[in-house]
Amino acid sequence: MSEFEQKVAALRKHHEELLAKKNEPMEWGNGIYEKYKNPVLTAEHVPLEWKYDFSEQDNPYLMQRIMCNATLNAGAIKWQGKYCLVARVEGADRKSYFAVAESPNGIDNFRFWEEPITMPDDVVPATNIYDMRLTQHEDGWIYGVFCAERHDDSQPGDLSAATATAGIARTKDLKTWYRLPDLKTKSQQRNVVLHPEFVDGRSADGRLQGKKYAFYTRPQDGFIDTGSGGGIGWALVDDITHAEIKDETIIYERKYHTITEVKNGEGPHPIKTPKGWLHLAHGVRATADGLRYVLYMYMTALDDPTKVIARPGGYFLVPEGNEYYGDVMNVAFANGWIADEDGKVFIYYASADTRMHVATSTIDKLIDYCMNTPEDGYYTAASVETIKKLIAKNRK
Ligand code: M1P
Repeated sequence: MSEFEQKVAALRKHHEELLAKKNEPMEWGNGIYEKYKNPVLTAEHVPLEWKYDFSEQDNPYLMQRIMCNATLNAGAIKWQGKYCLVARVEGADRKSYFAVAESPNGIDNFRFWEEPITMPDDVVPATNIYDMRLTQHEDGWIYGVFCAERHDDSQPGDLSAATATAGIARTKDLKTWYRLPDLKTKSQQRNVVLHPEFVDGRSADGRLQGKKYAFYTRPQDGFIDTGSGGGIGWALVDDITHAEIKDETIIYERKYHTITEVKNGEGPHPIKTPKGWLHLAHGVRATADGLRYVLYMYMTALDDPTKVIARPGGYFLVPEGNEYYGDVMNVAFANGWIADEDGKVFIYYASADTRMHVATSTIDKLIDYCMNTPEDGYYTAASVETIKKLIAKNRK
């Protein structure tokens, strides 16, 4: 074996060890979910063929020719018995693309498919695409709704001026994707999510107007600032192939001195349970050290996904330990989860915009969490009263 061949063999062995590494739950949790010791996807999980030129003649030093920066913000779906993540893979050139990684058990052994997804471009090509929410819709298609970012040409002097729009694509096999026109809305949008079921449309006087597609939205004034955008919105659309939102209602508002003060956004599409729709979202607050992104949950009524029926106060999941560190510190972000037939739920979250993790729970536990966690009372005095009530109950 030549020296070059030995180096390749060692590299492949090292990579295989990483992919095959068993994951184990952390010892102490909060009773709501279990976090795991290892991330499920990192930049090192990307296939070596995406990084290296394995020709000794062309790459005698065995250098990475295309470096990978991060794997984050993955959509998730159970597909043909496998736990599949459609990850946002970010290259060293700052461009993100989508790629499918599958695992037999949802907690380790995630392996990328051979090639990243070729996403057809829109009429107006996007500079960057990221954060796909996957929805297996009752119309028979699997939809991917994601952020499409373009330079804001109305501000030619500002290199950082950008626009965020919801890109829409659909597939039957996660391999071949058909792009539909971007969602048309009055404002910029990120964190847009397609609800999995058709919803009855109604006129202002309550008359039925037929089945509509429904979107969770996140209206925002600028690329970063949500400004007057009040929170997570809800909007109906007649035709998914020319999706246009005319009216939007805010269903989960931002609020002063809470975890959603600066921004919030729907995570993956909600899970349907006998007690209502279970939602996972992110909330953003400002700190002296920049923004802090945390995950929170809420529930809406089965017969009316816009009606919030459970609003547990505070956060559900935050970055801990090594999860704080990475490209964007103090960020937990989730846009994918999978609910198994037996009630087990796999929550996929990214830390610090750098790598993907899993936390597991069950539908029953998540409902219990949503229904029995006290709401935010919005004042210190209310928080203290809530704690004292619990102490008094425990004394009995
Ligand atoms: O850097 C944290 C997150 O910031 C954005 O989320 P939001 O639109 O709610 O501010 C997104 O760019 C997301 O990808 C990123 O993880």
